[in-house]
Amino acid sequence: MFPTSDRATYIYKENMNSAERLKVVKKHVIGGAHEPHIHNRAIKGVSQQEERKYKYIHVRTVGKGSNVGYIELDRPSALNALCDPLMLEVSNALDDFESDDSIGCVILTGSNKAFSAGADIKQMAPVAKYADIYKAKFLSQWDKIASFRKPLIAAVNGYANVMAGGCEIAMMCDIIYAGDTAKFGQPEIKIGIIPGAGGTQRLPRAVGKSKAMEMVLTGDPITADEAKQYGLVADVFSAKDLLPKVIEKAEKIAANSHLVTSMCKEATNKAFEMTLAEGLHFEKRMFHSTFATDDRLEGMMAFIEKRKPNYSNE
Ligand code: CO8
Repeated sequence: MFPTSDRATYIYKENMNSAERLKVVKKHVIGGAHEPHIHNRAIKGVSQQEERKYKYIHVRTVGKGSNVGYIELDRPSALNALCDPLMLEVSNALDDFESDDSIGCVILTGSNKAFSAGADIKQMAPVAKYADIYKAKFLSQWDKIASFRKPLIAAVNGYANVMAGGCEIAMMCDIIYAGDTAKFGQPEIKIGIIPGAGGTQRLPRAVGKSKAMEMVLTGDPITADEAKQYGLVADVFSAKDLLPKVIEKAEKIAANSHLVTSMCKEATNKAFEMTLAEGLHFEKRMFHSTFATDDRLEGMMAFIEKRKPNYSNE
């Protein structure tokens, strides 16, 4: 694990060069950054003994049937910068929701000010050499978001943004809904790095090459409306309505067979990884395999009998 920081005040001597100033930052980062208070949230389906204690996120279930998981990033002093402990907590919460059969969809959100300002620059700055970052598999726990098997919705708000790694984890989700004040950007170039969690790969697939190039090469953000126009977000709601609207959408998704929903997500994601012929073949095989599920028969019988389906997720 690399060190983590919260709110910082650095006192530099005059004429210090970057390396000397880094020593001051390091001293603060390693010694005594303040710890936010602990949020203890029960997760449905997780026993009292297994309940996790979270510092940087709120976790609960939402929706009328409590069948939607909810993860809120809460590191306000750093605009939800994605330090290692925060991402580990997100990964643990996702694991819990993945193994909870009652959960049919999960929402990942931030605050009204920021979804996330990206990876923690104060955590990254002191990394000394390539070998350290390579051997530590730096930020590899982020992959959990992309490999989560249930539908995952990013609900992003905040004039202070969906930036860099924040934009990248939003793009790892299946659907992005935005508040009308949100801004999306990949500003890594401004701090001497390039995107490392999908900004150069998922962004061009979402918005096209020209706009993606403009964003990653200038670091300039786009507005929520532009993000919708380019296909990066599914819809834009007024900032105050965002969460209720997203919970409604998530409930709609969670009302379907959880099993078949995961199959549908898997097939749709293949569109980004396979040729059309391979993807169509995969889709056909997955479609055939829905006939091996109880829920396929239940869904069709409910239609014929003019009633709501009662899925067993089997
Ligand atoms: N890391 C650490 N701290 C941050 C970060 C960050 N990314 N962003 C903001 N903060 C801190 C600030 O330092 C400040 O703390 P303090 O009060 O202690 O000085 C506090 O949050 C508030 O920030 P600002 O005062 O800057 O707030 P503003 O509203 O003025 O500006 C911005 C908001 C525009 C979002 C601005 O904070 C900003 O530009 N942040 C940096 C954004 C950025 O460049 N992110 C790039 C991170 S690199 C990355 O994400 C690469 C991911 C690679 C993943 C690889 C996986 C393998």
